[in-house]
Amino acid sequence: MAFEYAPAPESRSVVEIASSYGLFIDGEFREASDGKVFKSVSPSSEEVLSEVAQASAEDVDAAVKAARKAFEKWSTLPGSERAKYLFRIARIIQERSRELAVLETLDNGKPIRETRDADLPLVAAHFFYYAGWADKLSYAGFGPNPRPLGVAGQVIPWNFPLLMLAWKIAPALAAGNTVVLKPAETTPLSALFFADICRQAGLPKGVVNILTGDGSTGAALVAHEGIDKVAFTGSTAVGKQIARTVAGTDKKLTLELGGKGANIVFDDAPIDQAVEGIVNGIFFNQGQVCCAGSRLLVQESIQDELLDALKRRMSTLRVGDPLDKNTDIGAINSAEQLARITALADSGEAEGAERWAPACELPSHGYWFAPTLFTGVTQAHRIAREEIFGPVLSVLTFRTPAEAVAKANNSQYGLSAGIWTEKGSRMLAVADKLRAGVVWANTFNKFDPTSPFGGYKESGFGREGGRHGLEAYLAPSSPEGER
Ligand code: TAP
Repeated sequence: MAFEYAPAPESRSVVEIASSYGLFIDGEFREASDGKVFKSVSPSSEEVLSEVAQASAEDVDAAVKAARKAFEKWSTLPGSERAKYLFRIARIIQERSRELAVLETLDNGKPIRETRDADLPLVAAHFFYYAGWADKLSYAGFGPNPRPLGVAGQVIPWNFPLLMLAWKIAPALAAGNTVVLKPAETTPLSALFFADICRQAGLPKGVVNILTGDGSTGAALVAHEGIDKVAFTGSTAVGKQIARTVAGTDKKLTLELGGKGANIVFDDAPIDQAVEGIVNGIFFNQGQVCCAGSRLLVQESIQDELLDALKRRMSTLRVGDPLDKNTDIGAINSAEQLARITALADSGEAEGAERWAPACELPSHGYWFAPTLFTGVTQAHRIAREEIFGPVLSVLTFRTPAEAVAKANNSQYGLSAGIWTEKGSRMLAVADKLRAGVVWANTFNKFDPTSPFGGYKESGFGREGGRHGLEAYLAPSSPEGER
C-alpha cells in the first residue's frame, strides 16, 4: 500500500498517513469486497486524513473465518510464547509512540499532551501487563486449566481509540483467543496503524483482524455465528441492542457503556487540589469520557469559595490546536457529537440552570465547544441526568454526606465517582455506599492496567483490566482440570 507524506504543520510530519487504507484480514490489508470506502476527517481542521475501506457482511465473514483458523494454533501455543508476541507489540508501541500520538490527535482531536502522556503510555502498559499474565493463567482464579473462548468480536468507540483497542485485544490474546475488532467510524486510523504493528511483531496471520466500517459492520460482527464472545464499549442504547442480538446464543458478553459520574466535594477538602481534580474530571478529553465527573456535588457551605476558584481555573484553560503542546482542550470528535453537546447544553438553559463559560476564542474550522459550567442545576434537569459526553459540568449542592450519596446514586448509570475530603473514614464510608464501579478519592481519572474497570446499572457489566479482565476471555476448567 502506498504511503504519502502529509505536509506541515511541523509535528504532523512525524507520522505518515496513507491516502487510503484497506481492511486488515488474515494478516493482509485488502479492499472491501464491494469496494466501498469512507473518509476519516480530522475534527480540528475538517481536513480529510484518509479514505478507509467500509467492511461488508462478506468481509466480516472472511475476518471471522481467518480468526477461527488462527485460533487452532494460537490457542495451543504455550502461554510463554503468546507472551513474547505481546511483549514485542508493547515494545513497538513504545518505540512508535510519537507517531501514534500524533496520529491519534489528528484523527480524534484530543490534545497531544494527553495522547503523549496518558493514552500511549497506558496502551503500552496494558500490553505489558497482559503479556505478564499469558503464562500464569492457571493462577488467575478460574481453575487449574482455564481455556480460551475462541474468536472474540470487539466493537469500540472513538473517545480513546487506541486505548480501548488495548483494553480489548491485550487480555483476549493473552488468554489464547483470536479477535476481530471494529474501531469507530470517526477514528479508524490508529487501529490500522496497530494492524501494521502486529505484522511488524510477526504475530501469526489471523490472530488480529481489524474491520473498519460503520454501525452496520459492528452489527454484522456481533450477529455472526462464528464468534464466541462479544466485547462492546459504547453507548447504552447500542449496548442494549447488542444484548438483544446476543440473547439466546451461547456467546459471552461484556458491555462497557455510558456514565454520569458524581464528583463529591466535602467542606474539609483541600480546595485547590479539588479544583484540579474537577477540571481533570470533566475537561480531560473534552469530557468525552464515559467515567467523566460530569456532575459536581459540592457541600453547600463551600459552594461560593469552590466555584470562584473553579471559574478562575477554567479561565486559564487553553482551547485550540490539539497538536500544540500547550493546549488543554482540543476538538470535539465529530459534527454529530458537537450537535449533541450543543443541544443538551441548550436544554440546561431552557430548563432554568445558569450557564457560565470563560471568554475564549474558538478556531474557525473544526468542531469546538468552550468549557462550560452550569449552576442552579436540579436533579430533574436533563443536564443532571443524561450523559453529555462533552466539556459541560453540572453543579449540584448537598448538606450532609447522606444527601451526597443519595444524589450521587440518583442516576441510571453507575460507572464512576470521586470523593474529596481530608477524612479517611469518610472516604471509606461514602465509597462503600456509592453504586459506582470505580470510586476515586482525592483524585480523578486515574487509570492503571492492574485495576478492574466497569459499571453497575445501565453502565454495563463485566470488568476490563486487572485479573478480572481475563475472566471475560476464559472458560473455567472443570474441577478435575479437564479441557
Ligand atoms: P456508539 O454509537 O454506541 O458506538 C460505539 C461503537 O459501536 C462504534 O464502533 C459504532 O460504530 C458501533 N456501533 C454503532 N451501532 C452499532 C450496532 N447497531 N451494532 C454494533 N455496533 C454498533 O457510541 P459512541 O458514540 O461511539 O461513543 C460514545 C458512547 O460510548 C458514550 O455513551 C460513552 O459513555 C460510551 N463509552 C463508554 C465507555 C465505557 S468504558 N463504559 C468508554 C467509552 C465510551 P460507528 O462508530 O460507525 O457508529
